[in-house]
Amino acid sequence: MPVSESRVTFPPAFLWGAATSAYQIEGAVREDGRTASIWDTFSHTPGRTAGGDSGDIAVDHYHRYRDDVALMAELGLTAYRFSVSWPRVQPTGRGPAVQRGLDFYRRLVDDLLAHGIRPAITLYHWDLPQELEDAGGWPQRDTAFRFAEYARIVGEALGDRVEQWTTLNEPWCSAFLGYGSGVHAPGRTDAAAALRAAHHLNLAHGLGAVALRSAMPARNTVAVSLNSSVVRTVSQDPADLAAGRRIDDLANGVFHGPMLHGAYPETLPTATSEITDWSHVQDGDLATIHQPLDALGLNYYTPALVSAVSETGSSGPRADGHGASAYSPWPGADDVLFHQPPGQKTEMGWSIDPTGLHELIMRYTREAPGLPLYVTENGAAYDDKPDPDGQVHDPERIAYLHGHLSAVRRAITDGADVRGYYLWSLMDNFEWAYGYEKRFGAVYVDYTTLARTPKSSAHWYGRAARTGELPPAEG
Ligand code: PNW
Repeated sequence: MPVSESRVTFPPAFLWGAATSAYQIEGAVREDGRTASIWDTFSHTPGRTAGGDSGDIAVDHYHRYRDDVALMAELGLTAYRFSVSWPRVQPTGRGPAVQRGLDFYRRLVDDLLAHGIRPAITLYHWDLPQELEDAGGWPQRDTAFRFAEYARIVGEALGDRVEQWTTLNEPWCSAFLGYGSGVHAPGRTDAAAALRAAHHLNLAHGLGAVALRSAMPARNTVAVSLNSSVVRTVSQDPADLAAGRRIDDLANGVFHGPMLHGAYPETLPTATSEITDWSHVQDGDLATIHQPLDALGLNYYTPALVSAVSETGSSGPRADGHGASAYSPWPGADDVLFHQPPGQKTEMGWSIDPTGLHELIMRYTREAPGLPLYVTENGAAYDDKPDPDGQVHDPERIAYLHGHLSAVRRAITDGADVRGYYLWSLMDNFEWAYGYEKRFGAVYVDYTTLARTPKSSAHWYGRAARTGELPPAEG
């Protein structure tokens, strides 16, 4: 029976959310004591972002948050995931907090609560204070301790009103796109530094979780959001399977190993072949990283398809969808080939495959038995344009959301404990190295007037949120 003919209903307590991050939406980069983060520096470096775009204004959420919250409430969303800008709260990454920075988030949270929307805070969505990068950034061990201090400050300030907390968003991107391929801030291309960054992000997560727990009421929950990859291989050939396992270690195990199991994958040193120096992993670190968690956030967009380099084949162009760079975000795995999976693609060139989300959720149901899961990001970029009457129709995005939410529902039927879904993104915003070219929003933003217009997908999703059942994909 085609999916559109069967009813897809969700448990009553299921959270219907949308997600954003501070640098992508706030703007107001020099207001109320905020200083530069690595993304301010990076986006103002010629050649780093499409069109030289930056988050200087972004969608001006810092000044328009009341309207944005009212819009979410009007649509019927029940949860909102956002991130706190570290340099707004602690401009140099050290020392006392800036009260005006914290006040912005307190006003935002109070407004959400007044509208019956559950706030979920992410502490780190990639905007490291530039001063900490100047002191060495994530490859430097001290950065993890600075993060714990920042986590304590925000936990103390907002722990009385926000229950859902996430330490890091997608540490893979911070480590391997930021320090490996260099397509994200700070734009460094040093494989060994990327692996050190990964470890110190893990350590930051563990120290941050401890700091949050000591600063907040015990009822609050602490989680992490991983962009865990679904890694597929072109064949069942042992060489291809081995290539797939290496990428799985570098994409997933390098983070969930320490965080969920207290150990790096035994095969990781093989995955990273020429990188042999692990002296940055100190005694006791793995126990620190291995903190009890209350939930796990999974961000999913598209699966990866890999093979071993065949003895005859040449490597050809990279097709791993991580942006153009001569440097790999997979340290030590240059002999693994990435292929473009078949089928339809979004505007990012990412193939559309809802079965990957089901697979991912089932994998973490096995990897972390009993741990509640949230899909903390899922969505698609399309080339949306308003019709002459000003309406924005995005049937492809509705189809994408229908497919992926149906996959979540199947996973729940198969025994997974998925408590909620956060659509990426609430509204069009600064898509990192792609600037404003890629629109992920359910709400359209006119970048001249900054006016917000809900796309048809926003109305579709709002209906799902209000009824607990997916409307047909046809809208
Ligand atoms: C995530 N990759 O970024 C982020 O959490 C969001 O801020 C972002 O806007 C969204 O997904 C869409 O890109 C990613 O190369 C960036 O694999 C790059 C990759 C994955 C996620």
